[in-house]
Amino acid sequence: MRQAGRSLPEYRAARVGTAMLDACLDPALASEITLQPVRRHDVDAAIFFSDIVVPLKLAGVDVEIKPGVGPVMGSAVRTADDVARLRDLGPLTPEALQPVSDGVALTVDALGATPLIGFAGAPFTLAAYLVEGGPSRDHLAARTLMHADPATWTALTQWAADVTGAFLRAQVLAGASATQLFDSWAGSLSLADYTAHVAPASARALTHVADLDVKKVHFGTGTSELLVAMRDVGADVVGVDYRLPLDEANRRLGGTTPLQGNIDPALLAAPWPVLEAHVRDVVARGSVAPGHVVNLGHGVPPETDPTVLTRVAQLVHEI
Ligand code: 1CP
Repeated sequence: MRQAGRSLPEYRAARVGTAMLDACLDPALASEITLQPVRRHDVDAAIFFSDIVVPLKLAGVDVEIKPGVGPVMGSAVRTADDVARLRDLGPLTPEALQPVSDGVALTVDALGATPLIGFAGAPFTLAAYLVEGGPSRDHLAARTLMHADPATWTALTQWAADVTGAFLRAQVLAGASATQLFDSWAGSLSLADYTAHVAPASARALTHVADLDVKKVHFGTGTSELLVAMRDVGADVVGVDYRLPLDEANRRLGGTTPLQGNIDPALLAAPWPVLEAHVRDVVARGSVAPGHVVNLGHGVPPETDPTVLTRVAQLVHEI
């Protein structure tokens, strides 16, 4: 889950002197960083080291990842003309995606029997960065645009769907055996707005891998009211953050959908008995669903003691 590797000293050492997006586009380095948490924690799968804005960069968008901040755009995308300029960049081609394909192929080779999860950002979360120009709290500008100028919003999210879909497809074709679509900021939307203005673009992103034999996880935060709608865009597994217990998530989804989650990252810093009781409760509640991919409900805080993560993985394997 989210930027998990940041808590590792070996990650920080590997990154010295290399900007985040340059690290993502260096196949050998991206592969090495992907393997680090697998070696250390003995988890059952790896998630490819990259970022949701990598396909934007490869498509020609002026974007960088500022340390301690996150993705920042050279200029915000707010008007019909801004969106037209994005569309003029043309489709994201397999040639442009070659560094990603190479990084995935190297990683899959090194992982052997351990599966690799490929991922991409959902169109709304990408649009939230593009329209705001960087990280924001309530994604106000993006939510305004979808109502103020629905045609421009649709053009923007369709473009984002195709770019992010191409990124996802490249990872699967290079050997990733599952995919995850991150709509991290969808929790700022009402169900009505999600359904009308966001779901069609997320469904479009997933059509890029529809012909490939790969399971699709769909994850957001603050999305307790959106779980059914998020499944219905074409997901096989629904990620649940830490706000809703998994037995209740399973009830809302009608008992038919495997779940992922939902250990609260805040408890990683709590005394071990508190964390252990929480992990056991999450696993017990998750056992009522047709399947449960045990994971955090959101990101590993960068200051997390890595030995705690190893211990959580051990505990889950014991259970
Ligand atoms: O654990 C891993 O390293 C896996 C690779 C990974 C993934 C799956 C990274 C590397 N980023 C992501 C996804 C991602 N990126 C999401 C979706 C998941 C989530 O909700 O966190 C989002 C929203 C981003 C955008 C992003 N990139 C942020 C969040 C900013 C905000 O708005 O709050 C940040 C801080 C980044 C930078 C980033 N991406 C990845 C890493 C390791 C880092 C930190 C860079 C560093 O080491 O300084």
